[in-house]
Amino acid sequence: MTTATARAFPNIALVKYWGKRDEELILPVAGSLSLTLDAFPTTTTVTLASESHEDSFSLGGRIATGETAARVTRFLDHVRTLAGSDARAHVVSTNEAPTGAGLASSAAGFAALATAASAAYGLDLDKPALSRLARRGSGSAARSIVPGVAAWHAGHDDSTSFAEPVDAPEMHMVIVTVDTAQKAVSSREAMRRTAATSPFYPAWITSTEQSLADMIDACAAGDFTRIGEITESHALRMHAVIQACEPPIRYLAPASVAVFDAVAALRAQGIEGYATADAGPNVAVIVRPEHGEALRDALSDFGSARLVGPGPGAALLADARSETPA
Ligand code: 2P0
Repeated sequence: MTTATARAFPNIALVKYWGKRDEELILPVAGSLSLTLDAFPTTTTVTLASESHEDSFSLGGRIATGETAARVTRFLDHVRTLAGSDARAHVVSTNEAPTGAGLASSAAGFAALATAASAAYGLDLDKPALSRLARRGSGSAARSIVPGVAAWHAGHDDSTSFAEPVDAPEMHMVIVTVDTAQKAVSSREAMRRTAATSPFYPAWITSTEQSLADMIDACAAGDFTRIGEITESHALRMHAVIQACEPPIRYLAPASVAVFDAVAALRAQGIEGYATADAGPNVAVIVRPEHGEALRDALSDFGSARLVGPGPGAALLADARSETPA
C-alpha cells in the first residue's frame, strides 16, 4: 500500500485569473498574481487501492458523488497517465474553511490533491511541475503550490503555464464574510459566459497582462501603496467584465460595495487597506501588517472579519506518509 498526505492553503488573487484559452489544459488568457494565506487549509490523503475498480473521494467525512467525484477521477486519470499506473485510489479530504466564506476553495483542494497524489503514485515532481499538475485540476490551484506571493504566468502551452514565487513586501489580509450563501453561478460557468458574451472581454485580457506587469514591478519595488491601488482597480475591472455578460452575472452585493467604501474611508484616516473580491460577495482587504488589527476591528461591523497572513506552499506531511510494497 502506498499513501501520502498533503496540506495546502487557499490563495486570494490580487491580479485575477478570469478566462481560459484552453479548457482541457486549463491555460488562462492572461497571467495572475496571488497571496497564499496561512489559514483555512485543506488536508488530503491519497491511498492507492490496487484491489479497487474505482476511485473514492470523501470530503469532510462525506462520500462525494456526481460531478465532484468525477472531477477528482479525471484529475487522478491524468496522474495515472504521468505515472504509468492503473491503480485506483481512495482520497480523503478535509478543509478548515468556514462554510460559505468563499475560502473552501478548489485552489487549496487541488493543490493538496496534486501534492499527495503525485507522491502516492511515485512521481518525483519539482515545484513548477507540481504547479502545472495542480493547474489541471483548477487554474487557481497552480498558485497554492507556492508560498506567499505567487505569479502564475499564462505561458503558451502546458509546459510553460505555472506559478512561481515573487519577492514582495509583507502583506496581511482581512477576510470579511458578508454572506454565506452558495454562489448562484460557478466560476467555471461564469468564465465561459464572460468569454462568449461580454463586449469588454478583449480589453479585460490586454489590461490584465498590463496589470500583472505593473504589479510585479510594484512588488519588486516594495511599494505597498501601488500594489494596493492595482489590486482594487483590477478587482473592480473583473466585476465589470462579468457584469457585462448576457444574461448578466453580478457577484457583488450591496454589503460588498459598503465594505469597499469603508476601506476607502479608512484609508483617508491613515489605515491603509485595499479591497478585492472573487466570484462571490465576500471581500478580502490587503493591509500593511501594522494596520491589520485596526482594519479587522473597523470592518467587523460588516460581517465576520478574520485577519490572516502569508502562508506556506502546498507540502507533504512527512510523518503521515508511509510506503510498503504494493
Ligand atoms: C482567481 N477566481 O484568480 C479568480 C478570481 C475567482 C475570481 O480562479 O475553472 O476555480 O477550476 O480553473 O480556479 C476561480 O476559478 O477555475 C478563480 P477553474 P477556478 O482566483
